[in-house]
Amino acid sequence: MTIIINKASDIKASEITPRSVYIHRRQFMRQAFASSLILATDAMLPVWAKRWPDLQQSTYKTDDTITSLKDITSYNNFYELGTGKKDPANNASIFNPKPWSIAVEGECNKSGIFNLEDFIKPFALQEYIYRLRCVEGWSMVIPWVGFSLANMLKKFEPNSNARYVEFTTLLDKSRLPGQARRVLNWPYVEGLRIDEAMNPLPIMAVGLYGDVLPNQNGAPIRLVVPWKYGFKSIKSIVKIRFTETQPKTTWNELAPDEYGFYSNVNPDVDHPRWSQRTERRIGEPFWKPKRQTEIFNGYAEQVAHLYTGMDLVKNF
Ligand SMILES: Nc1nc2c(c(=O)[nH]1)N[C@H]1C(S)=C(S)[C@@H](COP(=O)(O)O)O[C@H]1N2
Ligand SMILES: [Mo]
Repeated sequence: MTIIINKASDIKASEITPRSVYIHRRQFMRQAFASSLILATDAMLPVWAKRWPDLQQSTYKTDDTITSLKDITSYNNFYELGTGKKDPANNASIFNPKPWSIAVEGECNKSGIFNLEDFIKPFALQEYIYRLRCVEGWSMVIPWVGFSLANMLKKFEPNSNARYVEFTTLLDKSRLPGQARRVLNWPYVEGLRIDEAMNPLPIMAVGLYGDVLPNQNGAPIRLVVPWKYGFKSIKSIVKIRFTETQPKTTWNELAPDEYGFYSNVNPDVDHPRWSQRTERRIGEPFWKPKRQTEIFNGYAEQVAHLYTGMDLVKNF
């Protein structure tokens, strides 16, 4: 018997299968194995039935229709794999997200370098269905697999100087060939204020649609901050650093008038070159009217209090 060790790019059956059907099929397969005389081992299950079949739903979900796996994995921004929307999918196989380690540094008691498996192990994975609103004016609804960023950060015991958290993407142009071109100042860096990071909404995502993260979506581990424009949700993270001062983030450094440090989704604050009032939901037919963008991407109840007293036009 061959044991298949699947790669992050190996998403198969679910690509063409509606979500409820594939979840059912996974359950059916597992039951079928369990009730047969064959002793089912994980390695015997087909690739698509292996990963996280019993995921708990987090309390954070939306009733919006989930975007198709095809759209989520073929319409991407991941400049390290090319600047066109289809480039990351086309170049995904060039990027090998194994082996992977994550360094935790800065203002905390428990810094260190961890391999991905050890890093993830303490946390219970759940499914979080979140809207993602790109600053460019489109949105998707993505069923992430991940765990609470806040719970993760607490493990490293940030000290009282830790006022921000900085995240950094892998820098390696042999694995991320887009870094050979100086379209951005590599490596990609993002950051959050510590109270934003400790809010229960942000997650570290390691999968989507019940399976491991496809390379083009930021394998093997990325951030998801649902009330901020998509560029804050940094992909393929290798470093997490607690800092006293505000991190220098990639898009903010490149064009500070266009991309603020906060970058909360806000229909009342236009981008200098376009309105942010509406958005196009990827996958919806072209004749459907655009959607009204909601303040904090619809998550105001959970996050508006983080910004009381702040001028959101100045602090965009
Ligand atoms: N390292 C890195 N992270 C990144 C980007 C990028 O180019 N490089 N693009 C960002 C932008 S603009 C968006 S909208 C989201 C897109 O995530 P998705 O392709 O998984 O939908 O990733 C964000 N994270
Ligand atoms: Mo974006």
